[in-house]
Amino acid sequence: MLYLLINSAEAAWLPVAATDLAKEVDQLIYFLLEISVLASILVIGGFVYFSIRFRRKSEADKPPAITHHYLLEFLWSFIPFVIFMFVFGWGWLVYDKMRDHPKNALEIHVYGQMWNWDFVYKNGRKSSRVLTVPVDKPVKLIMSSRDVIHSFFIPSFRIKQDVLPGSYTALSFTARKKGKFPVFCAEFCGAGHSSMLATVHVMGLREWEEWLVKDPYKGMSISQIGESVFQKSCTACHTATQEKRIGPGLAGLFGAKREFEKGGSLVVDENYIRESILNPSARVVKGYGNMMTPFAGLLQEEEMTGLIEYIKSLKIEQKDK
Ligand code: HEC
Ligand SMILES: [Cu+2]
Repeated sequence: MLYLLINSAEAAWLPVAATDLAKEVDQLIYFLLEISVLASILVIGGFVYFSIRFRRKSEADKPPAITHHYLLEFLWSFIPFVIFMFVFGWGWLVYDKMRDHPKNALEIHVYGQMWNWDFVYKNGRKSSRVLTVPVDKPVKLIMSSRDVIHSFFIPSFRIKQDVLPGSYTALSFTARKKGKFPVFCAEFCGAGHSSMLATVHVMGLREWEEWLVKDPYKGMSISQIGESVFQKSCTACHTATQEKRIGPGLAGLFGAKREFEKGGSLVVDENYIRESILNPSARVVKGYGNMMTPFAGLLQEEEMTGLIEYIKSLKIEQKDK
């Protein structure tokens, strides 16, 4: 009954269940909810009923001195015990399935870093912020972090796993619905934690295979390539205007004078931008912390060149002056 009631209000309730496992998790949650509601009704209802039924009616009203009742005491311990063990066993079975990594799974590497998710596929194809997978195929994510502890959480699949620096953790699923599902970082990892978002894009196998071999930058100018990398990897900390975030706004950077935390200054050229991206701690801009992720090894040459050209093209807008 309750299950039906809640299911009809699905939109305002749990996110869509896009895997078989998600449905099993939901059944367990609904069961827990049902017995909790039932228990609340029994306890509160009994409480109200007894306080009316056995209320003190006169001065002389005295309750009998009951010390114990073996059968009753046994039942109110044993019945909850059976229910709890049942839930424990059920939870165990679902959890065990959650931790199962099918042998024939398609493996995708996941890297978390402040505050972005990168994905690397077997053929070398990379993507940021969007994980594309084929529908109805077991997928295994092999995950690690480039800095602090993050947690990869796909609500619609009902699975979550911590992502650690210096070691690998894994997460497996078989998506049963095509579409786009949100991914959250579920471990507070600093100022940009709430913008550490991604999307799982589930598509047909054919479509996915085509996507896998597609050149993501086909037909783009070098500065458009830079802009697309910037949108995916840098906007958690930088804006394309002069507005500050964790790092300085990058408009008007090229040709401007920069002072550094350790002293010294220079006029910004291509070499400085390149160094700032690959090895940010070499020269930390005055007034900022050494908080930028080093991008050495993470960018292809065309992406690097693209970023430099894109940053050079960012002029100070009228309203920024
Ligand atoms: C985790 C936050 C973070 C991310 C992500 C990040 N940066 Fe930074 N960035 C900073 C901070 C903080 C500074 C200032 C301190 C320093 O110089 O290291 C900075 C400085 C810079 C500078 C020098 C700016 C100046 O005013 O001299 C450039 C250029 C830059 N970042 C480019 C990038 C690009 C391009 C990306 C994406 C590929 C990126 N950053 C990603 C935080 C970040
Ligand atoms: Cu995080």
